[in-house]
Amino acid sequence: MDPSARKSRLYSVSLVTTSVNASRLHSRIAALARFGALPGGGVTRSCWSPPYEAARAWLLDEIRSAGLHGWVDLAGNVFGGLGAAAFSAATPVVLTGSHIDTVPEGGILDGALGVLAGLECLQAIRAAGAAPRRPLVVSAWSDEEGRYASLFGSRAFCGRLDAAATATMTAVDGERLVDAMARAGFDAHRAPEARAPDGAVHAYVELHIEQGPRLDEAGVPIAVVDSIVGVRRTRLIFHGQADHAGTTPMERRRDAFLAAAEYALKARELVVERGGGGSVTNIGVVQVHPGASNIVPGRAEIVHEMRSPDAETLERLARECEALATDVVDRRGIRFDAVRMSQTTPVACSPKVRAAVEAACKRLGLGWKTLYSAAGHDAQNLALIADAGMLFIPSRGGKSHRVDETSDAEAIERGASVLLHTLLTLAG
Ligand code: HGY
Ligand code: MN
Ligand code: MN
Repeated sequence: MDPSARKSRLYSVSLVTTSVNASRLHSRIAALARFGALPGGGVTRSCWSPPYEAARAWLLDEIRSAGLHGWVDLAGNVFGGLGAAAFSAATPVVLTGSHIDTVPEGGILDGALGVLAGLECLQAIRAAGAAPRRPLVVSAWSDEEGRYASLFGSRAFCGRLDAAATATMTAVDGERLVDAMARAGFDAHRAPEARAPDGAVHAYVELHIEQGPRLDEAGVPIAVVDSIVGVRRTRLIFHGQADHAGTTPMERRRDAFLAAAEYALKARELVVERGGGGSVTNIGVVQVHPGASNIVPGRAEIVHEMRSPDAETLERLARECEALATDVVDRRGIRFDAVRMSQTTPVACSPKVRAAVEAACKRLGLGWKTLYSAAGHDAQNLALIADAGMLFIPSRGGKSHRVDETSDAEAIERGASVLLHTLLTLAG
């Protein structure tokens, strides 16, 4: 038999015999959920925090005891390699992964699913003795949720992080990234050195919960993601005048909070009316200074987030919101500053990765639906350097970024199986 025929026979045998170990995957999801667990369910595990660092150490142990090569880069990204111990252009890898940080009071699957399912797939491939042509690597990207900077680890890996920016990155409570990383034993200034060599990634695929209601309501097990929204976060600081809250006549007050509140309501109307249907907006951070009930607020800070699947729409909405803020402060005799915190542009997923996910669904007899991702993901950075794509499983009730986020056990197993077959196809 010629060697290529033998290879293809081995490959088809491995496809039939390789399968994920669902109970091992569920136990790992439960084990990771203990780091930063909250008494009423859910988890708070922000990147570089003590529970996060404990989770990172646990993950590295799991990677190594699964027989993979484990390592951590200068941006804190964790990797587990099957046939790879580093990234190089000479041996491009097939990469899968997600993140193990969470939002405050988040769920146990957002991010964790993609990392642990990826680990399970690599362990299963290793155990089956399947020998894919390309090395495989599972990743856990740092600070996906953006406590300091959104999609931080994948941004560094994809060469989109500059050293000057890391010096100024700060969480909404004022904690500096450099301090948080130093506490965890990392030097923030060196994070850009985590950039992977050009050509080191052949393809990237990320499994995630949908985080919204579309799949669950459609009763379809898998979504093949065709594009990922762009997200803009801007800090708006309204500067009014602090005054005595009892003695200052109402018509003389220059209340910074009321300006922020008026802006918040009008920005929502603007995005709903002019966002073309797919655009959304949120103000999830509000701080009022000096913050006493008997002082008219002299300063109000909000973080305004906007998302759209369409780059031009997002750009236009940002300009219109800025004009809106100018109008609000002019009428109220105050002023504002706008500081851009982060900005991602919508990206399309690779046809090659989409086709591999669809082929895996077909092979497993599972139906799928094509969806755009209304959440941001590390895959959008990877899409800038390689063929990248995603698949979703349903989130029960569409709940996410809340402690009761959940997906059915069978949905998790189906997602991991589709990921496994996708990886085998991409790794050749
Ligand atoms: O905010 C988001 O879209 C996220 O879940 N990373
Ligand atoms: Mn999230
Ligand atoms: Mn996520």
